[in-house]
Amino acid sequence: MARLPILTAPDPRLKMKAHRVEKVDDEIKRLMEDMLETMYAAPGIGLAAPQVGVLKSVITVDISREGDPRQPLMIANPEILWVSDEDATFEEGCLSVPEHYAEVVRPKAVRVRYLDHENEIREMDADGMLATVIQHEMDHLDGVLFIDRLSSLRRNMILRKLVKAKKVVGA
Ligand code: GNR
Ligand code: NI
Repeated sequence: MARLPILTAPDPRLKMKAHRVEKVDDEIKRLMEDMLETMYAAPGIGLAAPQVGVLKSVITVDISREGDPRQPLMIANPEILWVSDEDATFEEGCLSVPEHYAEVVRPKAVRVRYLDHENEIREMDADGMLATVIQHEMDHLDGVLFIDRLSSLRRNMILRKLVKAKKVVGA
């Protein structure tokens, strides 16, 4: 496995749409494993392929607590089948928007169809934090960051700070 560099905003690649994979073959499985390693090292609880510069519809998620057994999810071509009427608000962060956090409102629960790491079609019901992270990762596949769901005032303030931080460290 390999750790991959994570892109940070404002990077034009984070605004692009990912393409569906034809199947989860050895190459996609290797990408999933590299993304998991990258996510755990960051550390993060989710990662989408566009964050590592790969415009493919692949995400990894693990919301298990530190010290508990890992519960890695490796997902390709996720599709939302159903969302709850009820919404939930979570404080979100993003590895591509380092050091900024904000409350985001999303459907509280979702049902998702996807291909797993063995190329099997699966469906999953998620709610709470898991539902939030899956929706956050699926946004990345559409070129959407959590700051795009904030007011433009808030978003632009964060983006200005990220641009300044990049100039300082030359990232
Ligand atoms: O590590 C992460 N934490 C997080 C917290 C609240 C809502 C979403 C997330 S996902 C984020 C990692 C990331 O940037 N995934 O794209
Ligand atoms: Ni993110």
